[in-house]
Amino acid sequence: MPDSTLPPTSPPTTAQAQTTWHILGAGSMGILWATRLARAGLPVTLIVRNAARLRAYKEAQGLTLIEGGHSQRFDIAAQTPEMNAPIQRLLVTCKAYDAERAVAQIAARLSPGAELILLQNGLGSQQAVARLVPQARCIFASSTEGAFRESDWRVVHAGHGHIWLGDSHQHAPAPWLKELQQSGISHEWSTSILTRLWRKLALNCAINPLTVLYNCRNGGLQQHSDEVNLLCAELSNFLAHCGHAEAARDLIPEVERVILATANNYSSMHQDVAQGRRTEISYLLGYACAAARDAHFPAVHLHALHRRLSDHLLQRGLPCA
Ligand code: NAD
Ligand code: KPL
Repeated sequence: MPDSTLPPTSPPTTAQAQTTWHILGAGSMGILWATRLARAGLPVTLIVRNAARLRAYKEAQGLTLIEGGHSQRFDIAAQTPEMNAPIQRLLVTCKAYDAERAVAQIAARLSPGAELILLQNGLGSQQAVARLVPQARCIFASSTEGAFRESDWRVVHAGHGHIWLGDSHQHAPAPWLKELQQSGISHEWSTSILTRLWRKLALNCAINPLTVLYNCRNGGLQQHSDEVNLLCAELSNFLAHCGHAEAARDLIPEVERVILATANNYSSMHQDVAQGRRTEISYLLGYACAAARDAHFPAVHLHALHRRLSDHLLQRGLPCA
């Protein structure tokens, strides 16, 4: 597959410099975002884990995005967390279990009024980051995009999707949405982002753990519809109990629809387990169970599923938190 290489993105020549998109976490989502923003001519800087990763990145001579069988390489600036240049806008694309620690490493670099965009799945990590940097505006995101790493620094854009962004405190849309438009990133500002995140969490709780336990594709859950329906009913009652009734609306038909629409796919949690990678269980099922306990809601099916999944992960030497 031929690689076409773009020159390094140069700073704008207009009087008012554009804000740099700092991207923390150069994995699938981080590379997907960095390359699309850079392709639109926007200033982007990657923050990689450490000096060894920075050397490896420099040897690879940039990031590669593979879309529709065409690959394009981008020479994007990169640095380690220890650099002391200020950060005004930070996109956090680490896994949920790494986000808080990663942000702690650069917290001192955040400018007054900095904005963080948190792209983690599930719930819990976003609130932990927001507590860590109370001076910053934290924008939560829920994405249906699909991307995977073909190898280090090379990402395949596997599924075009949409991203909802929102802020649980201020409702004014972020001023940089036009830059997403310019970059071809399909997006929408949501004034109820927590509802969206709870809805996605409920879908993930009803589908992902069972695909791991039954070692099946999403479509395989059609053989276990009674179990799926019991979980959906409990999730709906629990969400209504905690004031998130909207997130639970028509959950059963929606879960059935997703199972059919993605019947041939393995869920993200199944893929993680199959590849011996840590899962985001604590931010999905674990978060739902903890929230049910806090609300004194007797979520017997969710707790039982959490125990079964935790045992399954431990037997495979994977963390259950
Ligand atoms: P990933 O594992 O591919 O990338 C995470 C990156 O963060 C890795 O490169 C890791 O080295 C880096 N990282 C971790 N700690 C760091 C630190 N302290 N400093 C610098 N870098 C650090 O993960 P991903 O698939 O891109 O997923 C990121 C988040 O997006 C997850 O919460 C995931 O559920 C969500 N998500 C992913 C997809 C997808 O298709 N990949 C789709 C929707 C949502
Ligand atoms: O988001 C998903 C995942 O695999 O993580 C779906 C397809 C909705 C299954 O829960």
